[in-house]
Amino acid sequence: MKITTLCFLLTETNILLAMKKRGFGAGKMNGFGGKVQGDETPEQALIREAFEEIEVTLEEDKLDKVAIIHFKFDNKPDWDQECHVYLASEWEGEPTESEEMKPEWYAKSEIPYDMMWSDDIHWLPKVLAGEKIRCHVFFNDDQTMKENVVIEPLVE
Ligand code: 6OG
Repeated sequence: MKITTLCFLLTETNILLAMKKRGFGAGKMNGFGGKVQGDETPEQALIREAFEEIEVTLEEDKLDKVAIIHFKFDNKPDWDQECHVYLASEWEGEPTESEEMKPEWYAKSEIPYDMMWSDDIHWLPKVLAGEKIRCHVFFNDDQTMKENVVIEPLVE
């Protein structure tokens, strides 16, 4: 099973999303992040991806881990993921477009869920409200979501 990371930068009023320009989820708005490689920890992978994708430098002790989302796809086991989700209110550098992502700030009150993966509306409001959760999301072959989302407290 693939381990992936996902991170949202936050200011008091805004959230940074980015349009994925290629690969899995292309065209959707999302946080930045990606696959954990080799013997990286999820935090090391996220710090690498943050710089590669939007030229932002993160520090491990300034990351707030808020969720683990388990994505499970019918008949596509290689798409299944355990996704570690973080919020960050401190970073260095200006979020900058790369070949992979085009970052954009949104008001936290106007998150464009219709442009995002359909699972996000089930868990992103909760983590933005301060909850720490583990979430299980199930998808059909065509990347549409099944109804039975399971959300429980995150205990690690
Ligand atoms: P790369 O393939 O770019 O890593 N990701 C998802 N995010 C949400 N919100 N919902 C999903 O539903 C997702 N599937 C993948 C995790 C993939 C990136 O895309 C995120 C990673 O940040 C299925 O290396």
